[in-house]
Amino acid sequence: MARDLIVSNRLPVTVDLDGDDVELRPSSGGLASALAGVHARGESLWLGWPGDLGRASAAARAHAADALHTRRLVPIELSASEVSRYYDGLANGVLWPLFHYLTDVVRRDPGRDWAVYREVNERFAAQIAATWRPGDRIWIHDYHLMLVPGLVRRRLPGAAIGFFLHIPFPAAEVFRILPWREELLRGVLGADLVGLHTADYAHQVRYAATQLVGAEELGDELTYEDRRVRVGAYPIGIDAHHHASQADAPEVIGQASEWKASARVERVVLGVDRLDYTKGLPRRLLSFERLLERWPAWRERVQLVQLAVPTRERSAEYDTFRRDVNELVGRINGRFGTPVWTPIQFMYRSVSATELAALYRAADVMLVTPLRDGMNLVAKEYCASRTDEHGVLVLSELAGAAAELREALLVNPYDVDGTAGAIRRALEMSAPEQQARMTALRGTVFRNDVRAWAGRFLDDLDAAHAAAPVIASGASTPLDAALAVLRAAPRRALLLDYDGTLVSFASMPELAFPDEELRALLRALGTAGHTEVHLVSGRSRASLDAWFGDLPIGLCAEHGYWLRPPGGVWEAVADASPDSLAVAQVAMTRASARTPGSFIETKGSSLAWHYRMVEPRLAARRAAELRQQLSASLPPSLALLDGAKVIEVRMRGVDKGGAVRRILGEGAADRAVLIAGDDRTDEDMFAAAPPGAITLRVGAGASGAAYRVDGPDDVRALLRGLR
Ligand code: ADQ
Repeated sequence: MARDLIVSNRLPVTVDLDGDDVELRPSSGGLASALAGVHARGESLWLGWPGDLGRASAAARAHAADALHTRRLVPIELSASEVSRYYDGLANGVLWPLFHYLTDVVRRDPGRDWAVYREVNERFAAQIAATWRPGDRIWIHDYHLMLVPGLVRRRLPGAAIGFFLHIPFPAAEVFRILPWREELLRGVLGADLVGLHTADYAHQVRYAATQLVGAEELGDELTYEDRRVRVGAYPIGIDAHHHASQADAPEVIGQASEWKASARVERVVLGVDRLDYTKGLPRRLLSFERLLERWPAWRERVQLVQLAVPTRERSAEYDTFRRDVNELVGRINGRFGTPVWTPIQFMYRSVSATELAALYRAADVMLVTPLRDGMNLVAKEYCASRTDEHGVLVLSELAGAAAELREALLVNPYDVDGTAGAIRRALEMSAPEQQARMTALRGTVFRNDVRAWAGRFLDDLDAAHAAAPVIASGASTPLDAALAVLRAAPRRALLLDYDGTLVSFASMPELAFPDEELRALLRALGTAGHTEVHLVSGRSRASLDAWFGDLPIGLCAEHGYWLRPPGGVWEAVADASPDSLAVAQVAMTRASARTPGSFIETKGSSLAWHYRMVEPRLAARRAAELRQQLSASLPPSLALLDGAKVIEVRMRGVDKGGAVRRILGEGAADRAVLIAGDDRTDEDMFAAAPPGAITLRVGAGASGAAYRVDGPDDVRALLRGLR
C-alpha cells in the first residue's frame, strides 16, 4: 500500500529519558499539531529527530525504538554537536532571522555550520530513500531541511516529493544575501510541489529561482532542469472544531470567568507567543504603554496579559532578548502601576491546552503583532475559540495570517502609535461590530481548517507529480558495465555534443573555448585508430573549424547542417537560402536593441538570439515576444528552436538526429557507439541512436538516454578511461 512519508526536523514527540524508562512527550508548535491529523489517518510514517538519545542506556534505547515504532515514527538521530551547528547555528541562527527580514540578527560567521547543515540534510535524504517504496508520497517540512528535496530527487528520480515552508520566504534581494542561496534553491526545487503560506511568499520563491538559478516561470510553475515544479500558496489551518469544542468545555468556561473576575478590569488584552524576537513583543509593549499615555482614561481599566512560551533557550540571542522584554515590562509596570492595578501581567512558561483555551475565552482583545510571521496559528486559534462570536483580533499585516483574516484590525507592528490607536479602537468597539467581524473571521478559519489544508496540498502534489515528465528509471543505473563493453570493442564511434557536455556553459559563447587538456584528449582518441570521434554541435562551422579544425576528428556544425568527416571537407546537407532568414534577422535585431545583455549569433544556416545574461523577468518578457513574432512570420522552410537561454531559427528538418544517421550510415552495426549530450537538441540524437548504442545524458532533466552523469568533468573522466 502506498504511504505518506512525513519528514520534519523534529518528530511529533520527543523522547524523555528516565533511567532505562522512556517517556514520549508531545512536541509543541504549529507544525506538529497540523500534521498530527494526516499521520492519524494511519497510512503514513513520520521521519525526524527524536531528541537527544546520546546518554541513553541500551535498554532505554530499545524501549524508545519500540515506542516510536508503534507510533509509526522513524527516528533520525543527531549528535549534540550536529544539533548545535545544523539546528542552532544554521537553521535558527541564520535562516530563521534572515527569512524574517531581521538581517542584523543573522550570525556573522557561521563557520562549519553550513557544512554540518548539508551533512544532516544528506542523512535525512538517505533515510528517506531507504524507507521509500514505489508509490509512496514524500512530504518534507521547513527551513531545517531545504536541501532534502533535491538530495532525495537524485536518489529517487521518479518519486512524488512535496516541500512546505512554514516561515516566510523573503524578497529575492534579501534571500540573495545568503552565500549558499543557489544550493538552497536547487534543493527546494527538487520537489514536484513547493507550498508556502501566502501567494506573496510563493511569488518570491519563483522570482528568486528565475534570478538565481535560471529557472523559467510560467504562471504558478517553474521549469527547472527540464522538470516542472509547481510553487503555490497553501495557507495552513488549525483543527478549528477541536478548538471550538474545547472552548465550550465547562472547566474552560469556569476558569475563564474566574480569571476575568480576579483581573478586576473592564478589558483583558491578551498576547500569546513563543518568546521569539520575530513576534514583536517589545514594540507591542511600547504600543500598550503609548495607549496608557495618550488615553489615561484607560488606566486601571485594562490589563495586558502576555503569555510567553520559552523557546530556544540555549541561544545567546534569545537570552538577551528575554532580559530586554523583562526590563521593559518592569519599566512600564513601574511607571503606571498602582496599589490596585498591574498594567502588564507577564508569564514566561508553557500552559496546558485548557488554560490556553480559557485565556482565549477571557480575552476581549487579542494582540498578534509579529514583525514577520509565516502564518501565525495563535490568531486562528483565538477566532476558533470565540464561540460567542465576540472579541477583537488586532493582527500584524506582516503575518501570513493577514492575507486571509481581512476582518481583523490590521496594524503595522513597526508603527507604535498606529498600533496603540488600533488597541484603543478594539477596546471601544461596539458589540455588533465585534460580532460582524468575528463571524466572518470564524468562517474563514473553519473553511480552511487543517484537513482542508493537508488535503489540498496532497491532491496538488498528486497532480503536479502526474504532470511531471517521467524520468527514465535506467538513467541512474551505473555506467560501468556499458563502458566495459565500449572499452573492449574492436571499433567504436563517439558522438559528443560540445557545450554543456565537454565544457560548462559560459556567460558568452565565445568564452566557452576548449582548453588544451580537452583538445589533447580528443586528439589522442582520434588518432587511436579504432576510435572515431565526432563533435555534434549547434555551433557555427567557423567556430568548430577555428577550435578543432586541425584535429583528426569529425565535426558537425549548426545542429547537423554542416558535416566534416575526420580528415575530410565540410559539406552542407541542404541548400540554405539566406534570404529567408531576413525576417528573423529584423525581429532579432529589434529584440537585441531593446534588451541589454542579449545578442545575435549569426551562423551560415541559422540565427540565434542569446539571452543568458539578461535580467530574468525582462528576458522572459522579450523571449515570449520574439517567439510570438517569429512563429507568426517565419516562412515554412524555417523552424523555431527554443534552446537553453537561446531562441534559434534554422532550416526545418535539419537536426542532430539526422546528423547521427548520416555519421553512422549503414555501418553502425559493426561499431560500439557512445552518444552524449545535455540538452533538448541532444534528445534528437538519443532518439536516432542505433540499437545497442550507449546514450548518456549529462546533467539533470527528463531524457530518453539510458545513462546519466552529472557534468562535463564526468564525461571527460569517462573519455580518459577509453584512451
Ligand atoms: P510558530 O512560530 O511556533 O510556528 P505559531 O503559528 O503561532 O508560531 O504557533 C504556535 C503554537 O504554539 C500554537 O499552536 C499555540 O497554540 C502554541 N502555544 C503558544 N503558546 C503556548 C503555551 N504557552 N503553551 C502551549 N502551547 C502554546 C511556525 C511559524 C508560523 C506558522 C507555524 C505553522 O513561525 O508562522 O504559523 O509554524 O506553519
